[in-house]
Amino acid sequence: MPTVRRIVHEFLERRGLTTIFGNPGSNELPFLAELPGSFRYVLGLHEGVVVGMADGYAQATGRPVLVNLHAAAGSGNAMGALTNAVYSRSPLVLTAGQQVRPAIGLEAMLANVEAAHLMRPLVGWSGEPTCAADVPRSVAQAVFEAELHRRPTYLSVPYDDWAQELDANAEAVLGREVRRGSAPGEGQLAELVELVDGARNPALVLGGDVDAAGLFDRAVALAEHLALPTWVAPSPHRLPFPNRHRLFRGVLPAGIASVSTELAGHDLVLVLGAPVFRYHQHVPGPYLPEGCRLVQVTDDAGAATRAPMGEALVADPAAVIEALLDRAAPRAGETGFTPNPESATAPDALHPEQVFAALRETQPADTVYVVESTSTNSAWWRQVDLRHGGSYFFPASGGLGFGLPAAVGMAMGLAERRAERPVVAVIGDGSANYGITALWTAAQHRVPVTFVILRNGTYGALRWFGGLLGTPDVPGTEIPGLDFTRIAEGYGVPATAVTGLEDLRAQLKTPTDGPRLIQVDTHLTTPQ
Ligand code: TZD
Ligand code: CA
Repeated sequence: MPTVRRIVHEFLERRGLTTIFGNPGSNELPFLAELPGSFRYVLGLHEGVVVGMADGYAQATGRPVLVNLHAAAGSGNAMGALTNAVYSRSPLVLTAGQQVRPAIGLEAMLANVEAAHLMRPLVGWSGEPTCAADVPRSVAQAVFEAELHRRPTYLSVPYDDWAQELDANAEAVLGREVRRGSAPGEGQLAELVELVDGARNPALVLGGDVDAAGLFDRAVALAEHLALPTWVAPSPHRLPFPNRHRLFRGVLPAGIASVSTELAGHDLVLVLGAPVFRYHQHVPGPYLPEGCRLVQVTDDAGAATRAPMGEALVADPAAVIEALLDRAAPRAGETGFTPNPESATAPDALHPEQVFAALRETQPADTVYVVESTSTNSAWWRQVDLRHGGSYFFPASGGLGFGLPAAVGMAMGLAERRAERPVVAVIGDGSANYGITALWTAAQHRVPVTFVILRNGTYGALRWFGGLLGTPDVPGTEIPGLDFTRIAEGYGVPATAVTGLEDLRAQLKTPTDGPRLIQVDTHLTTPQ
């Protein structure tokens, strides 16, 4: 008779979930025992980092990824990082070991009491099988739920279940497939084409899902076909459109009134693959300019139902793009090209624009950037020139601790897909600390990532927010005295500190086949 463990290992193997990101404890050991040789366990030293790496890996591969957490304590540590995975729609399958069944109710050490509730409402589905025989089916459900809804799931498994023997019915799960068909209906497409054709001045707004679905180039084709001024939806976690394209108008600001001002003059706004909208700063005002109609196309039903205005079509944006390319009347386009601006300078240290211009000039055009630097946002978009899909990633919920680990997972995921591209992590000296232990995993696996740490000695964005909220001079925003070269070396990653531009450029031009860290002292700027 097969054991629960053998069937689950085989199920995971068949579905390609053989890279496990985790940090185990005693409750998880029975699951990890007898793991077939096809599996690889990527150890992270803190669960926030484990989830961050898995998130990067999932976004690079587009596939569900298994995460192994220790009971309630490990799950709790993972929760902050999980907020990013929820907003980026990363299909993470979180598993946590539970105490043996008889010890849960009496709250023995390591009992995860009401485990299925612990990670709600973050996860889309969570559970703890009611008996050992139900473990394989529950694992399958956790995987299919994550894949289908593109939302993390959570499964708690009592550790005495893994050695239980099952009857032949348990093997039925091995051959299961769950698929989704989400093409819009003929009538819905015809209506949309008519709306676009009839618009006087339509605009396009694209979200991270467009990039995640590999539609970067098709979105360009659509914008060009219809000569659509194109924005990226507010608070982007991926870049769905080349940021120096002649039709690119920038990232929409994340305030209600600010969006309205930016879209003034448009009578139709077509939003593809984004929530409407992921606001941040509270700037009250009208949702849309006078006389503007908004149509959102997304495969995320939740994003469609919770939008405060507009019409929504819950369907695959790819099918809608193709239909519009096929049937909507072409429009005359704008021409022209915006050259890269001169980079700003500063008297005290390198200006972030100089750092980003140096990256643009020294790194290959297909470089993947994972960015977690908050006060340098406008400097970033002024200087970079990103022309390929999958080039830009940012913590989707704004929870810090994503960037450094996600860059490691991203490089591993790209290697897995045999789609190697250079990976550069651009991380603030504040943000770096939340995910710093990922440096150890990068060193152990020799993951080729360049970590550029922008050191301005402060939580720069908080100072700016302080001004915005009328709360200047609050405590807890200065972070002097951090030396990332010594921290990195302690984790096994070679590191250098640079202060001048030539030095920086020379470092960036030096090839590397493993991880390396470059600490750059930078001038303080504001996000906008
Ligand atoms: N903790 C977590 C987990 N996420 C957060 N977003 C914050 C705290 C609050 N926070 C921000 O929203 S930005 C920021 C903090 C602390 C400063 C980040 O500092 P940095 O970047 O050095 O990385 P800048 O460029 O100096 O702002
Ligand atoms: Ca900083």
